[in-house]
Amino acid sequence: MLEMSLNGVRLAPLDAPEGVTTVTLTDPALPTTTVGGPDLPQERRVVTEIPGPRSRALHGRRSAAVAAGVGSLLPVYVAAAGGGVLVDVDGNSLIDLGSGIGVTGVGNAAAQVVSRAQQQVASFTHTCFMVAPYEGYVDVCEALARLTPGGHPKKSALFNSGAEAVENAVKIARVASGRDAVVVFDHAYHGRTNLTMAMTAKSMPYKHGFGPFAGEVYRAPMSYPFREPAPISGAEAARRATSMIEKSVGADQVACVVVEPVQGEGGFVVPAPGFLPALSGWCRDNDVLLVADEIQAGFCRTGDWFACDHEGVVPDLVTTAKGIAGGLPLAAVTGRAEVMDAVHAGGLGGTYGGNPVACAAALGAIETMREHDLPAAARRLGAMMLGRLGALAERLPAIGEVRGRGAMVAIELVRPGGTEPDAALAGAVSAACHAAGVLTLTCGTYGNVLRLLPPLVIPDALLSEALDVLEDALRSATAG
Ligand code: PLZ
Repeated sequence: MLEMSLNGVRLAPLDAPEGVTTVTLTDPALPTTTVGGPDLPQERRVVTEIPGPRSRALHGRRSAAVAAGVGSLLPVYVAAAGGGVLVDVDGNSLIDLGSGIGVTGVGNAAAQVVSRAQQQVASFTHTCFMVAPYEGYVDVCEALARLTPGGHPKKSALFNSGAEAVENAVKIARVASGRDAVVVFDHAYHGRTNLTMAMTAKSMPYKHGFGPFAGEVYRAPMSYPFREPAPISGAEAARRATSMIEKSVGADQVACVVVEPVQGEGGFVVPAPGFLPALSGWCRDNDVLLVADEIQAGFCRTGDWFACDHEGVVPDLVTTAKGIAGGLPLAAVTGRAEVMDAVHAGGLGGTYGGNPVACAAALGAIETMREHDLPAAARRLGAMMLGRLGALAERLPAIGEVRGRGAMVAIELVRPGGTEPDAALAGAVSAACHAAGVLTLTCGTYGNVLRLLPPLVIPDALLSEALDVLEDALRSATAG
């Protein structure tokens, strides 16, 4: 039992988890590190209970100042991060299997991101691209034209967040097509703004009480192999979706179909092979624009530069964010030049869209992805995770499915013998990992999916250690 106070704030006594060493606040062993980046020791080190006393004190201040609606999965307050670890204010070094929800694929505070952003921040921080432009914005759009699927002429517009990119993709598709309807899928996640809430499938916590929502958004059935009542091919699942669109919306009313090629928040749902190509074919035949939301799956995460590349699908528009800039806020819509150019002059923009520091960071991140061949790294890490967890699934009946592509891997937990979701188990396993110094995330419409999104630069040994911890947590949570 520990009793502590910090800056006069009395902290509730805590039981230290078994096997965890605890230290007092005056312990001279506490590191004072504030510099992150790849040189940070790549190790799991648990020196206090999680969260530790300093984090708990900060959490007290936060509760008084930060709106309760803004959550934090694991309230350890971060002092530095780099490679595959997060170091908290108590000196704990946690293995990061979340990458800030799939953002820091290049590693936190990656060297080229830091140096380019530092140079830029010292030159100028903002002019507003709509007022006085700068080269970095153009460089990022050129890179997007080269890297996104398809060899056709492309143009881009830059924004701040994923939701903003999705909203703008819809605006562009509506103007270019002269149609209103937007088709999205079951289990989809596209953001928290008004239009994107309508496009997101899950009510709690994203939509609950926040309506009324934007109109002309229609939801089609997704290909979710694990949850199909009977096996159905990707092409059949696409036909099921497109026949629903034809019957209840009308193909000639549809501006765009927006799809995550591998779904993120909805549960890392990988559609059956052939689903995306068939959907893409239907869109082409009906003059409907296909928008790939690559915000979570894009930029090397799935083992290709973009998840659409896996089946050679070439969308008309692609939304990107998250991984694009190594942690700085940047998002983009990239698409067929003639579609992008359908919008009247001045119709797209925003004060901060394509901020120069974020653009510099993106160029550093893209350079890192290319130089370190991060698509190959994602494939290697993915094979490690799928191999280990697949073997475990054969022994633990609570693991309904292990799936994923590249370094975007999920464990769907169920009541043994069926497919009934077990969200409580996912929460318990995640909490046990956190206590042992491994940051894991959950997701899924039913909250029963553990998802692994390590930085793509995580050392193999560290990932392997994190998998040991996860395996122990899964075994003990399902024992007896
Ligand atoms: N599209 C596919 O994954 C963001 C959301 C976290 P923003 N996913 C993380 C949360 O609880 O808010 C996401 C995504 C896909 C769009 C978005 C939205 O991106 O940058 O969060 O707006």
